[in-house]
Amino acid sequence: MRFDILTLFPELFSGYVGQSLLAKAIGAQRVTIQLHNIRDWARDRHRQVDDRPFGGGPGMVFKPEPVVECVEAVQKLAGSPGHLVLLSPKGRRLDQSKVEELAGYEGLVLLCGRYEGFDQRIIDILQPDEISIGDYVLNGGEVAAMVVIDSVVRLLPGVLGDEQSAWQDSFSGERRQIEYAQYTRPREYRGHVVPDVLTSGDHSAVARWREEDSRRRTEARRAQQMEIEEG
Ligand code: 6GU
Repeated sequence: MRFDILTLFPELFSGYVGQSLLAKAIGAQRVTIQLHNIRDWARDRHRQVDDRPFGGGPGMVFKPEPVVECVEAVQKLAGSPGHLVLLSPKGRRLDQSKVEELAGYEGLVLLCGRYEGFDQRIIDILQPDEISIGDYVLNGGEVAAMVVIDSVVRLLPGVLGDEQSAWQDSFSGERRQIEYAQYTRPREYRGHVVPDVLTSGDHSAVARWREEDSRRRTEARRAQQMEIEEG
């Protein structure tokens, strides 16, 4: 899968891209990541990519020309155009089913916002898939783009190693349940003991316990979320 990242801060990605799972996927040629600096498409000698909003108001807005032309150039570079994603707090909130959809594309072009946002004509002309990672505001789309890459890459066949592991995680598959609690050695730590059933060797009892633990955690989290939403 090919990722093209359009950003004013390509250097923000260098640590992330070197991280083990992703580096392995890149090494195995399952994933390619190309960084593009939007400023390289600025037209004037000041390399300006933003300007003050018409009508007044705080902050700066991405100018249409550099962004539209950068996207078009990148989509021409790649063999196939790639699915265009615009990272923005105004977008539709990312969830695991959206991640599964994104993992189905041959390429994603991830457009990272900064400032107060984009000139609306960028959105009208390019018609991107607008995605937010949650109801809070970041300084830019770069961290959100890493969230998209991280969640998508681990679904690609052959990337995770153990294919079942992605499937069993919280929110995967049909059930959209929170995963059961996991334990490893030692059996006792600071007086906290691993549930006996997990060390019993009774596989069907383990399966039942996990099912029940998962249901309990999902229910508790839902109740807590409802409380928050009701104030
Ligand atoms: Cl994708 N971008 C920004 N700037 N803020 C966000 C976001 C994205 N998702 C949630 N907040």
